[in-house]
Amino acid sequence: MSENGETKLTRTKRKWAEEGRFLTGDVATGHTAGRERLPPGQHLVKDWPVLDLGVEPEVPLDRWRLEITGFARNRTTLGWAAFTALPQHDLITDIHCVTTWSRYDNPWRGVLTRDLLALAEPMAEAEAGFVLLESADGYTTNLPLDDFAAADAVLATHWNGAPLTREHGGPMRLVVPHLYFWKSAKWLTRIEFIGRDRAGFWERNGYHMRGDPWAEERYSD
Ligand SMILES: Nc1nc2c(c(=O)[nH]1)N[C@H]1C(S)=C(S)[C@@H](COP(=O)(O)O)O[C@H]1N2
Ligand SMILES: [Mo]
Repeated sequence: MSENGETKLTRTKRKWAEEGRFLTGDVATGHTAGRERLPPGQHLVKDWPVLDLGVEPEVPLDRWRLEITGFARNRTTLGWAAFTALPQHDLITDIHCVTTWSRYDNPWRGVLTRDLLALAEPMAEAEAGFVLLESADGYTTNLPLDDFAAADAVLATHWNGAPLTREHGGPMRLVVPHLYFWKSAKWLTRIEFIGRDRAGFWERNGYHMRGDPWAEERYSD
């Protein structure tokens, strides 16, 4: 790798560490001071709608696998025991779905994407600027590595103190609170580090490549 690449990686890691400053104790909330909590065009709901492509795969824990592949130094496949042996964190974050509902204060428990990234060691930004996620129902979605690495992004196994239900993506789903919820892959099975952004399912069907709710990045034109 070029020296420039190493420098970039170091800088990225430092930035991640700085963003993690609000990780006080074991609970993090993603509310950013000075920004409206409810993004434009959203309305609050109290229930938790279920949205997916209609197939809700049953994934028994003894057959559960998480594959880490692409531009990473440690490409590997984790089973449930190895995955849940990673540090566990509790976070309370908001959900913003592109179909205009938002739901506040969802209590998650799981593994921070930070901790998974420390294990995977993605290569410098030039090689691994993005991630492509794949799920057991065939769903895919893409996002920038920096967004995936957000301090409050979690590979969640629990919601409100109980194991995540199958309809909401159990045994494990991603939660990236600062992007629209379609980026939060349910039944996640594969994380691929990629160099050039590659559209996932909804992104191929007109949704935005990034999906920032505060910028209303709903659709690509
Ligand atoms: N594997 C998978 N993940 C998925 C989806 C899907 O169809 N399959 N739908 C996405 C969309 S569009 C939304 S809004 C949320 C819905 O999550 P929920 O059903 O827990 O509310 O999951 C996202 N993650
Ligand atoms: Mo969605």
